[in-house]
Amino acid sequence: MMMNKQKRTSLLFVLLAAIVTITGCSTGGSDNQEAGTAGQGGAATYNFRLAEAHPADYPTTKGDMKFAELVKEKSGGRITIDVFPSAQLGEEKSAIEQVQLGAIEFTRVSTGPMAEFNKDFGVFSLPYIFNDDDHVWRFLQSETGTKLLDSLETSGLKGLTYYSSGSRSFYSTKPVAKLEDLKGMKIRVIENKLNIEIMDALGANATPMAYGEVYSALQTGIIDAAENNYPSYYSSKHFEIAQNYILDGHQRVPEVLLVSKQVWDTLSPEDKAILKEAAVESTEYQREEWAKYEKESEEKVRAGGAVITEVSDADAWKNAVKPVIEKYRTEYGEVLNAIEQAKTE
Ligand code: GTR
Repeated sequence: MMMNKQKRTSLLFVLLAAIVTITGCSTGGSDNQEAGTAGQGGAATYNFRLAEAHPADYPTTKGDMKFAELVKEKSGGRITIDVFPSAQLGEEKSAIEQVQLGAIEFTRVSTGPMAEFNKDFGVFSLPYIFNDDDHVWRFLQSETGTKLLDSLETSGLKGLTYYSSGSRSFYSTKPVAKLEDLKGMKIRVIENKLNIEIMDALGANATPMAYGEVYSALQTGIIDAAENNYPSYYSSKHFEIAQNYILDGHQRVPEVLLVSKQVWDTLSPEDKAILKEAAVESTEYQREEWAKYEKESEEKVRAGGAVITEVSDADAWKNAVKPVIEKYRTEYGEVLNAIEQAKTE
């Protein structure tokens, strides 16, 4: 079909706009990044950005801040990182995409959404595979846990360290006491396909959506329930609307601190070492802050009227999701074995 002149001109505009957008992103797009500006003595100076979904007083944000502080200290002030809390730079999925493109240099996210960016990370979303927090950390610090973090490089990301995130349980606007109560409930989940399969297996309707939308979705009845750990249940104020928290502890999806692979590849070996060291050192601090805040948020939600229930039919929940684990056993075999091993070490 022949195109008239007007159509050709507008097509040209669209193409030009697309090229400008793409180049804009791939060159960093961040006005804050004085990439590689030579400082005194020839070493480069940088001002990076870190995207964080949680508010400033949340333990992951405190971990990010500690990381930034240590990087500044170790680089003699050459590398500064500004932490942007409360999803100011976008919701998690978008933050990961921007980090992949190099438009934002760092982000701290849950390993939950990472499953859509790196298949191997889906393993963390499998239900009831960890006994407790010690079990999680024994695995994360094992050779396989480290290998998993390093495998992110194939997805345009570099994993610097894991952070704590406790365990996730369901909370709903209606009382939930046993597995059957989940039947037909619309439950918000982190956007990944495994979560949809898990909710199906439990008899519920998964509603994937960004974290920042959950409060109003609960309020307006778009969803009946969501699931998270105590700190998020508290700090998001979801407990004010969905007051029934049932402690099934179905997932332990650790947090992860990421840097853009594009940015990482431009750094000197010394600067890479500074970032890695600072990330690892910030982990201990984040874990301490986590433990404190987890207790505090449990107290706060109880005081705020949340009804906390233990699961009475835990085996029924575990049995219901077994087919999902079996479906992925071959794919995650090696990692699942390492997780199994970390149980008793
Ligand atoms: C929290 C996690 C966030 C986000 C959120 C969610 O536990 O720290 O990064 O993933 O859950 O449910 O979206």
